[in-house]
Amino acid sequence: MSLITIERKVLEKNDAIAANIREGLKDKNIFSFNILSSPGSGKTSIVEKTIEYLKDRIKIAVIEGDVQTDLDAQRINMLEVSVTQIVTNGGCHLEAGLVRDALNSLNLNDIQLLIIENVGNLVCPAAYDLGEDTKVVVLSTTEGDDKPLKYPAMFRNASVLIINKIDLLPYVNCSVEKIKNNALSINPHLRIFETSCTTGAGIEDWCEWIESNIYS
Ligand SMILES: Nc1nc2c(ncn2[C@@H]2O[C@H](COP(=O)(O)OP(=O)(O)OP(=O)(O)O)[C@@H](O)[C@H]2O)c(=O)[nH]1
Ligand SMILES: [Mg+2]
Repeated sequence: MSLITIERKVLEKNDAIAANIREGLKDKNIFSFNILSSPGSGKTSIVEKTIEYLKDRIKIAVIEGDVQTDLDAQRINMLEVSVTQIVTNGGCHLEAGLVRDALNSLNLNDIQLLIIENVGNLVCPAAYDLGEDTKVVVLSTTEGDDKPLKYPAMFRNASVLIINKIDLLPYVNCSVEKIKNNALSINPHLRIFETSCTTGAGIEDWCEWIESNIYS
């Protein structure tokens, strides 16, 4: 059996589990997104800001994915929402089977929003459907405006792009216009937000978009 065939079988199995997860979340009226980026772009910081902004109005659960440690889950736990950590032990992406197991350890009753933070990696997680409604890719201004062209799959498969760390624009060689043009050349349907977790800029717009997607 060739490597390509094995990879296709792995993805087919993943997609079948993901379809099952999607159906289960839909039955419970839970809107979900999978947040992806390179290590350190600000995924957990955005999740923290999102929870702070929305948690009085919307009941939220979080699945954290990491290669090692439960540090991100500890951060989310401080905000008193339901959270579980998947440690992949070296694996560079989450798979639907891991998310299914994590969902079994969460109390999903009355939850309206499920956030899945993927392992920090701009390549591998793009290929894996986790049963989420939407993929949200984060690119921070310190990473360079060429990244959508160099890592197109992530931007092609996402429906939202968050350009984070805009507070650092005066100090870095990065053009937000170039990020947008490059990303839109890969995926013209991307909804784009500009945020800073340091100043709070853009968080309200992003959270209003989430609220507009919550199932009533
Ligand atoms: N200046 C600035 N720093 C930020 C911003 N957002 C996050 N950071 C910092 O960037 C670093 C990484 O943030 P995290 O939220 O841990 O990033 P992450 O994408 O979750 O990282 P991994 O889970 O390890 O992939 C931390 O030191 C944050 O305080 C921002 O908007 N502006
Ligand atoms: Mg994180």
